[in-house]
This record gives sequence, C-alpha cells and structure tokens, in this order.
Amino acid sequence: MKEEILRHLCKSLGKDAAHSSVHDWRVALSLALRDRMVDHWFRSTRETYETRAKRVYYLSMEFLIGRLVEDMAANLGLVEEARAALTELGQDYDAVVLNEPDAALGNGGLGRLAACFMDLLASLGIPAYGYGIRYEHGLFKQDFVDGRQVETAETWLTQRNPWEFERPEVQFRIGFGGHVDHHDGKAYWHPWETVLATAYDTPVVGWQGKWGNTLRLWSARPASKFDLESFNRGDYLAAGRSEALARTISRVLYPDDTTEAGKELRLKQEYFFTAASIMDLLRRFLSDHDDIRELPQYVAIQLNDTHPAIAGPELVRLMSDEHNLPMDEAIELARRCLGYTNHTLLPEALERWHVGLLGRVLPRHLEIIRAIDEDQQARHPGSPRILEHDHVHMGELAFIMAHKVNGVSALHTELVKSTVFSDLHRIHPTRIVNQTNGITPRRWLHTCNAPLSNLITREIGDGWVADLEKLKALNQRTGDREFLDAFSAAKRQNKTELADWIAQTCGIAVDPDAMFDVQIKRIHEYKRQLMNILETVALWNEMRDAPDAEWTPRVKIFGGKAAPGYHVAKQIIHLINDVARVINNDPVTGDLLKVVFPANYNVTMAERLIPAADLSEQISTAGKEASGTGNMKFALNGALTIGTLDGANVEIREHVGSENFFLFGLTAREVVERRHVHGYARAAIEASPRLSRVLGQIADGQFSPEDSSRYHGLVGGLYDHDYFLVTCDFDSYFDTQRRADQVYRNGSNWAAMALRNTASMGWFSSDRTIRGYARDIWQVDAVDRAGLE
Ligand code: 26Y
Repeated sequence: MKEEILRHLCKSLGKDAAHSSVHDWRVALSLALRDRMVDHWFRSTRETYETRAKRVYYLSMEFLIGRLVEDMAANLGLVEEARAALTELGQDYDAVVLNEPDAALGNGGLGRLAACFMDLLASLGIPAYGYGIRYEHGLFKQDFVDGRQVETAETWLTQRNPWEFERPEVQFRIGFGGHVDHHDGKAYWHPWETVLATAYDTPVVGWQGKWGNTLRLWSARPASKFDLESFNRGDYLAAGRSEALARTISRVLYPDDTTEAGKELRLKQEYFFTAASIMDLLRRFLSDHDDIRELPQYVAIQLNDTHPAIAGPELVRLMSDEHNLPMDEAIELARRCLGYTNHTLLPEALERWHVGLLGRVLPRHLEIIRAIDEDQQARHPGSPRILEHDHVHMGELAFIMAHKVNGVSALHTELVKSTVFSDLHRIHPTRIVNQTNGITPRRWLHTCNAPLSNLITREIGDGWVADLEKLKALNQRTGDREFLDAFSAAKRQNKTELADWIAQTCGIAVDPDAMFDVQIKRIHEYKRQLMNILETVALWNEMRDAPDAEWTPRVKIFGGKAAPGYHVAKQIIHLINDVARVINNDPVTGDLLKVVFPANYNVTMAERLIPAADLSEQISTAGKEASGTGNMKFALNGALTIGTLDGANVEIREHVGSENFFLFGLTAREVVERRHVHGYARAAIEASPRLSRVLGQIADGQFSPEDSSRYHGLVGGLYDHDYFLVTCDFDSYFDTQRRADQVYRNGSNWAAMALRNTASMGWFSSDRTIRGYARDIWQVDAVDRAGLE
C-alpha cells in the first residue's frame, strides 16, 4: 500500500513526497484504493455479460454519497493497512480522510437512500447501475450570519475527483423543443436544441470487495461545434453562449425538497439524465439481444420518486418511433420494466408540469403522455387522468407506467393507498407494495462508530457487518452489568469527541455527561424543529424558576438546511440561533442547558453526531414523514427515540419494544380529525400555560431584543393556522421529555434500553430492503457472492 500511494503521488499527481499537501496524499491514497477495486469491478461486469443476467437500473436525481475514501477502504478491508501505510509515510490518516470534500449530490432522505442502496446492491451481488446527474455544484453550503442562513455554492469538483472515470466515448444526444411531424403513421421529432450527455463512472464495490457495480453520472456538454466565427470576430460572449447554455443543465442540484419546481431548467434536468440513461441501457441491451420485446426479462428500472418519471414516455418513444413497435405494445413493455417509489404525500412536493411548458420542451413526449392517458381510459374508464386542468401529473404518470409502486414504510404505504392514489389503487389493487427503507450498516455503524463497532465485534464476532440481524445476540447482554458499562463507555467516548468538535467549531463548551439530544434533518414545518425549540425554551423557563431542583442536564443539538426560498423554515433557523445565544449565555442555567446548531449539516456531520446521540428526535406530525432513515441510524447507534407514530418510527418501535421508545402525540388519524375542530390551535395554546408563556416571550422579542417584532409572524401563524399541530402535541411532547430525563438520571436502565435498540435494528439494514425490491419488484436474484474469490 505504501508503495502504491507513493507511486500515485509521483506518477499520477506529479508530486514529490517532500512537497505534498494533505490533499495530494488523500488523492494518492484514493487512487491506490481505486486500483484495488478495479479488478473486482471488471470481473463483475464480465460475469454479468457472460451470464446475461438481468440488470437493475436505479434512476435518481439525487445521490447523497458523502465521503468515499473510508467507505472504500472499509469495504475492501484495507483500513488498517491504509492507516499503517500513511503513518509510515509520516501522515495522519484521519486528517487525510477528512480532507475529502463531502459529495452532496442530494437534498436529504431520498438521495441518501439511493447511496445506501448502491452499497447494498453491490454487497448482494446484484448487477446494477445507479444513474444520476454529475452536478457541478451539489447542495449549497450553509453559513449563519447573525443567526440567519446564508447560502453559497458548494464546490466539490474544484479539486480532482479520484473516484470517477470519465467516459468521453459514452455520449448521447439529448433533444429539447422543436416540433413533431407525422407521416405514414409515424412520428418524427425534430428537436430545436440538442445537448450531449457524457458519462462519468464511479465504481461501487460492496462489502468485502466481492462485487462491483457502477454509478454512472451524466454531465451536459454542447452538441454544436465551438463557434469559431464569432470568436474570430471578437464576439467571445456569443462564441461561448451555446457552451454555457448546455452546461447549465448539470450545473446545480435543485435545492428544494418540497416546493413545486416550476422551472424549465428542472424539467430539462429530469429529461436530460433520464433520456441518457434509457438510451444507454437500451444500447447495452441491444448489444447482445435482437428482440426488444425481451426487454422486461433483462431490465428492471426503478424510479426514485417521480423525478425520472419521463422514463415511461421516453421508453415508449424509443420503442415506437425508433423500433417501430405499436404504441399499445410499447406502453405495456415499458410498464413491465418500470417500478416507481413514492417518497412523499405532501401535495406541494408532488410534481406537476404545465402542459404549455412540457409541450414546449418535450413536444413528442406530450403526445405520448396523451396516448398513455387514453390507453388507460380505454382499459379502465373513469381512471384518474394524467392530464388534468392543463397539468401533467407526474405521480399518476409514474403509477400508470409502473408495474409496481412502492411506499417506503408500512404506514406510508397504507396512506399512499388511502389518499393520493386511492382511485388508482382501487383499479390496480395489487400494484402498490411496501418496501420499508433501510440503511447500510457499513457506513452507519461499522465505519462511523469505531468504539461501539469494536465492542460488538469483540462480543459476538464480526458477522454482524454483513448480516445485521446477528446483533440480536446482544439482547442477552441487557442484564450484564459489565457489558452495559462498556456499552456506555463507548457512547461516552463518542460524546467526548463530539464535545471537543463542538468546542472547536461552535465555541460552545458542553458537558459530555449531559444528555445529547439531537435533531438533524432538513428544516421543515412538518418535521417540527419549531416544537423542539419551543420545548427548549419551556425547559429553560422551568430550570430558571427552580435552578436547584433535580434537572437532567441537556445539550440540544440541531442540524439542517432550509430550502433557500422557504421563508418559514428560515425563520425557524433564525429562532433556534437566537434562542441558543440567550440560553448559552445564561449564568443561571449554565451547564444545565445548551443549544448547539453547527452550520452546514451534511453526511459527514451526521457520521459525527449520530454515534454521540443519547436521544433521537423524530417528532414529525403523524402522517407526514414518509419513512425517515435518520431515525434508523440513531437507534442502531444506541440512541433512544422520542417520536410520534409516523413513518418508520412505527416499525422501529415494534422492533425495539414500546418500553424502549418515548412515544407521544396524535396519531395520523387523530391529526386529520383535529384539523376539523374549529380553532384547535388557539384552544391548545390557551389550555397550556407553559406554551402560552413561551409564545409570549418569543413574540415579545425576548430572544430578539434588537428586533422585537421578528417572530410576530411565526407566533401568529401558530395561533391562526398551525397546520402541523405543534400546539396540539406540545404538552405531551414536553411531558415525554421529562419522562426521558428521569430515565436518563437512572443511567443503567437507560443503557439497557439503548442496547435493546442497537440489538433490535437488524431488520432495518438496506440488505432486507434490497432483497425485498429484488423479490417483489425487480424479479432478480440476490446472489450471495460471498463464495467469490
Ligand atoms: C419536486 C422536488 C423539488 C423534490 C425534490 C426532492 C421533491 C422531493 C424531494 C425529496 C424528497 C425526500 O427526500 N423524501 C424523503 O425520502 C426519504 C427516503 O424514502 C424518506 O425517509 C423521508 O421520509 C422523505 O421525506
């Protein structure tokens, strides 16, 4: 390893060891690791070709990958070797690993899920490709200026990306706009604008390096030749225009996980990567099959939400316009290839495109969508329409074009059946299935939490890393004092490390013996960070009223970004920062209560925070969080959950046992009923002196003395239209927090409950999820390739 690192430093980077930066060492290490995986990767591809195995294509606008170097080293079993090599070379392995930029090609849960799935597809030896966009700028970088979120462009690609292989030979022409001619019963689309999609491949090698798949990300390039004539005339701007326009398509990740995009660029991005991916997989299929009618036997395409839903019409277009299949047959064939995962019920996140826009950008696809709509009506008169009120409903399109539609938790799946797609579900009663989300145990325990991971391996061996259900054996240790102490010591170590990091990055001293209470996720009203900060203020009030009472010291930790245009979410961030400033400087409460909100939450920060958490905040309004996956990561790392009966919380509670989970709040059904009660929010506030006091303080400017009316709108909104029922759940949340305080003060009981959580989380490995997709949706074999050499 040492030789290989030095060789890359010198031969690939042209650097001399004596004059190399941490960055150079990191790239050299990455290249050395990459070399080790290339053979596995080639062999997997060869085997897939030879056996003509069915392939899975996972189409996703987002892949929230994070850092790769440690992940790769861990999967190849090379962490110790790499560490030793760098140490011998006089380098600090941890600093080198931390030098890698966090690849944030996603917004949140859906993007991170895609990354976890890539790991498991490779670990299970399922031939698969992830397809997405190689955004030049991933999710924006967040800073706080006077407590307000400020966004700047993120630049993960300014340095060389050692993981990817550029494939200039893999190019597809992607058309936009123009018109469609029809003659002799055939359609001819003449796009007005064309860009090139070029491929960049990142190998994804699974656990123990036995199998490798490809993450293929598309980058946009101009299709036309450089305009030398303008250039020579001195009109440099005109000469560069087409290039700039083309590249815009893969320039930035759409930084929003809720609001309707409504932007032509977003539609172009969706079509750009979807079309390139479909053309690529068809080319691959046709390179060793003659009959396109066999496509469904060899190809399974999974749509990660509706963002790539144009895949349906695109497949139909290629099969009918270019391969001359009748339209109805093309529709049926496409359907047999496609699966659609729904990740949200929030009406504002369901994609709809105005027909005017869609027809302008994709005229042929609009015709095909009309044909699909008619086909559906002919087969199922009265079926919900794809085209309605001048809009194309992408959810309906994806549903109708998929042979299976899946929800991401049991509760979410039931709600998909009974709400957004109730009519389609009645017509297609077997189409909706449930595949509860899962997480990769490698990144989310083995690699991110060395103290706990080593303890578990000492106790039960290392088989749990590949088969997380093996953690069940730890249940026998919940009465073992010595083991519980070791378990608590591992948590304590993580908390100490986090406390050091918080001191360095936020300048706040926190006590590692306090309860670390963590809420990290996108900032959104339905996730109710607002309820958490209101509860923090209520707790602070009561601590100040009786500072000598028996309190459980707490550190409230927040992390998350707000969509740049989401005003209320940004106000919530501002409020958390304002409250933090006041509480952290209060000598009366001192170490009893601290509020910490490190800026720029990302995968790397999650890897730091989750192992150190005691309490996991999963407090969404019931019925709104489709699944959640952070909830799984916390419980696996031995945090107890305080949560509502929402998303996968329901299943987590079933697995860990209701006595090891702090449940509170209205159920999804009660939420719907409560909204029908006139004046429910005002009534709840008036019935709660505690909440009234907190809201009064915030509205009066106690936390924003420089601008006393800053939160009038936010507080007023709670009185008048508290859609997410913060007010209704507040008291039960507060009381449950105090119950958690009590249990935490009795440390050994807490540790036993936490251990039950870790021991019971095996089912939430994405191993189980991927096997479920393979069996129920893709009809592919999850081959156990553990025997491969
Ligand atoms: C239309 C567009 C702007 C848009 C972009 C991103 C809409 C939605 C999204 C992202 C949604 C998302 O991340 N959903 C989350 O998916 C996770 C994985 O299934 C769930 O665990 C989580 O509950 C859900 O909010």
